[in-house]
Amino acid sequence: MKLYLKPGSCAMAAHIALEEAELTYEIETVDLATKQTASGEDYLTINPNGYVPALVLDDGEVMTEAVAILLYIANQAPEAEMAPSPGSKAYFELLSHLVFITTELHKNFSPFFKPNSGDTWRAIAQKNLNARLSLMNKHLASRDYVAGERFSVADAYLFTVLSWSRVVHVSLSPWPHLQRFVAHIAERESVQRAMQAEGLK
Ligand SMILES: N[C@@H](CCC(=O)N[C@@H](CS)C(=O)NCC(=O)O)C(=O)O
Repeated sequence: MKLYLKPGSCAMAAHIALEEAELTYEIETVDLATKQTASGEDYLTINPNGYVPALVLDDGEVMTEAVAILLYIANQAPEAEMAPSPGSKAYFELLSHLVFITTELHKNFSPFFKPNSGDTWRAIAQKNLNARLSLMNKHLASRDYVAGERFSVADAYLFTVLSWSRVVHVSLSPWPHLQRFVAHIAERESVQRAMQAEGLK
């Protein structure tokens, strides 16, 4: 498998999951401004949407969208137990958290990365983030992981999204349980390896 990524982006969640899964894979970085991969390919021929992540499977098929890629990786490595059995109630609970992270958290960080997003969009996104992060903080008050009793792909995704707070100066200080979560997940070897490989350490 080959994961196309930009260091520190949402694709890092898939990178962490691949490390947890101990699957054989390679990575290639994408310049999102020029849509060129590090080896000079036109990234739009791989993902016509032009965004990361994209995962090229061993049969050559290309999978896109972070949530699908995360669940695919979890499914490829059942022994890593990064997702409950597909079809179980716990599986849909995990899916609910993944959709929340991608639509309510990830997408509300987006305007802070776009220089031309404007004050209005940023103010709406900040208000949304405050409300959603407060709820996630409450959710994590009595637990170490987003879903269930062990590390799942939702933790890889939430960790990645929360790590942007430092980059875009959205302070996590009002939410101590989110801060504890980030510090806890950052200790995992998979996270350390992925961040090292992406040049973030
Ligand atoms: N719906 C996509 C969104 C992915 C996304 O937002 N990727 C960002 C990085 S975190 C990106 O590549 N942005 C560059 C662009 O949209 O051109 C998914 O969930 O995978």
